Amino acid sequence: MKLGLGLYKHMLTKENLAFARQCGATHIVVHLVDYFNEGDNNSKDNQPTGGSEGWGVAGDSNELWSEEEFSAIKTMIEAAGLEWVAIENFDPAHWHDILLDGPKKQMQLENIKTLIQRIGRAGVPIMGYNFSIAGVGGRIMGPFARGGAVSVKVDGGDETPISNGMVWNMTYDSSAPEDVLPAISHETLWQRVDSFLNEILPTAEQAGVVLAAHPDDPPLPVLRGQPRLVYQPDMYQRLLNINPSPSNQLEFCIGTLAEMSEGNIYEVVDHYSQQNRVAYIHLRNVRGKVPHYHETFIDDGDVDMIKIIKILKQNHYEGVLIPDHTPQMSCEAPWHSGMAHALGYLKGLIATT
Ligand SMILES: [Mn+2]
Repeated sequence: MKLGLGLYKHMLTKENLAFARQCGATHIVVHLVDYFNEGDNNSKDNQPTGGSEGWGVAGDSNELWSEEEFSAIKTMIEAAGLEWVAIENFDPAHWHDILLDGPKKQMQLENIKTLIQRIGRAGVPIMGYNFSIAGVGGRIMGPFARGGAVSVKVDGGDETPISNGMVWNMTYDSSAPEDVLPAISHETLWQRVDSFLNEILPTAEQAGVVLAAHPDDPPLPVLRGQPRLVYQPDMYQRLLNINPSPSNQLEFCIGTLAEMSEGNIYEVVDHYSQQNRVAYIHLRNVRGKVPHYHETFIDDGDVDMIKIIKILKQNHYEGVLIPDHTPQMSCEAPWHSGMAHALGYLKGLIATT
């Protein structure tokens, strides 16, 4: 098992890569979507919480991530003595009509294939994605974790409809006619992910890239009037069963799985890690389940992390695990200290279980 750190686009700096290495990480997951899109202003403290106003503006729909961009990032990561294991999340600008079944769907499917080929040529083995219309919602921030550390809480759902021109918490078309997204059924959403995977997986396989699906966070059946895809543990199996391709895998978020109202988290981790289709793992701890839970320090929630690491070892999981979000610690560097705490704890667990 390998330890990694996820970095947001604006955090891709020499200093943060050195920080990851210093914490004992060997691998980096990169979020290329600029969720914050605020330049140097990081007023959200690297915590995309998801109010109805969204996170920010999506990228340029006509400009795909380039090979030059990939190779510059790779060089930077490797210069710090680390490996680039995954990209996390497509930009809504590049696939909104795949999610929404809109008029640009065919063109965007071709664009995604081009992107995957570029990712393969850059030598990045995993592309994480979240097939979700609403994305994150209903989260509030407050002193909910141990010692009053600021963390994420969900207390009920969020019924605010999504404005036209927005998907997955980001605005992709600010001139869209004023209206809200129509409600669709769960089955319609499954048809959309079916057609997406069946269309893209042959290209991904050829490119040597694994597609890794994140479950819906928070895992409610419906959020902001939109159905959720994977909001119970067995829905992950339905996703895997769509296509047996070795490129059809999971971005296995243990925190989100623990928030789900059904299932036993240890059995769930055992079931999926046996199948060799976990591309990489997000690890964090929580107390409670939807619709009422909050995120905790890694050693302080409902989930016994010692048990989780034992199960992963028994099933010979050899991939990367990264801390997901962590509570922010009371000091000059709230995000960094939270991550350093989680990485140190996990490093100790991996070495001793
Ligand atoms: Mn996650």
